[in-house]
Amino acid sequence: MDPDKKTIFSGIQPSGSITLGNYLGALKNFGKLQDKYNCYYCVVDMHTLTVRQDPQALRERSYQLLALYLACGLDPDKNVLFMQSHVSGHAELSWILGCYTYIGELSRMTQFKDKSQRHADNVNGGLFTYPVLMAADILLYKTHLVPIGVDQKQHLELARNIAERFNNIYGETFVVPEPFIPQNSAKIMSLQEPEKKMSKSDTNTNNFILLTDPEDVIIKKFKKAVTDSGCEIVYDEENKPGISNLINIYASINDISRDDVMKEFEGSRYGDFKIAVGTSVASALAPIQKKYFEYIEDKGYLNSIFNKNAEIARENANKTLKEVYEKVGFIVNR
Ligand code: AQP
Repeated sequence: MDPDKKTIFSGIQPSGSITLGNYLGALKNFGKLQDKYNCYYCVVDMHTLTVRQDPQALRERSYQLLALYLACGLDPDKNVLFMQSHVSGHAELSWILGCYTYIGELSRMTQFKDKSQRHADNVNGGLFTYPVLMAADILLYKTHLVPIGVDQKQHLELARNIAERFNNIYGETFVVPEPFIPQNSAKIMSLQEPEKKMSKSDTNTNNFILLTDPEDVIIKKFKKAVTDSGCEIVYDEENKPGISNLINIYASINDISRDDVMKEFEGSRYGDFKIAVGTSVASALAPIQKKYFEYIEDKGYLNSIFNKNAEIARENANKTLKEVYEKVGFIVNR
């Protein structure tokens, strides 16, 4: 870790196969930051237990996520690519931070309200305290910047409040982290129901594009994407959520602005635009997929990355935990 560089932490849950929403909202930015910052990119497997998981599938998806991190260009020598459950400090700090978080704050979290409706038969304690574990993930590494999609902004604000509260009581301990949210892809919406977020745990597979979907499937899903009345390709989130979502996808996959997209497709028909979006996405994902299918075959290599990075993460996590334990009054024995 370079002491002159600021620190980045972000994570993705292996709760399903990774979608275009996860990629454009978070993962695509990860690689851009790896030279300028000390970066921790985590497979946040502990978070997934807030919803029932099949153990074997969870293990497999954790390897798949690491393979995708690598395929998306994250250099394992420049980034700490690791599994959350390999570093016990996440759970330990989470317990402490939970004692500095109010029930009222957690009750206001929209993701809790949303997921407890969707999983009404399993509204467990972990679902409620999820944002505390996320705060621990971030604060453990004295993180300055957190690349996330806008759906995680409320959780990050809570992490900031917890850090400030702890610092006010015990003196400067945690860095108060800032969000890093992309402009055009802060929230990629579902293709069939553009008023809701594209999510990997959605049961309708036409709602999302997976990073591993083959080209023909990608094009077919975009062709089927719901558009709006009218025929102009203009950005209007409120009245044209379907087309606006496609404009955001095309803009961010090509690193151009929404205005550039509207100029390029002025006078084009919805059908042609949908095919252009599908083709752009498929060609951006093709090289990632090629590398992904190579990495996923080599579990030995993936395990070696997990093992090496767990040690680095543990060492740095322990420094923070030791400081926290001392401040709260524990007799430190770490
Ligand atoms: N649709 C999205 N648009 C932009 N960013 C998104 N992210 C997720 N969906 C979108 C960002 O991806 C990162 C990893 O997310 P996560 O795996 O921690 O959990 P999530 O936000 O709950 O993502 P999903 O896909 O909706 O997972 P499930 O279905 O399991 O709940 C985060 O930075 C997130 O903002």
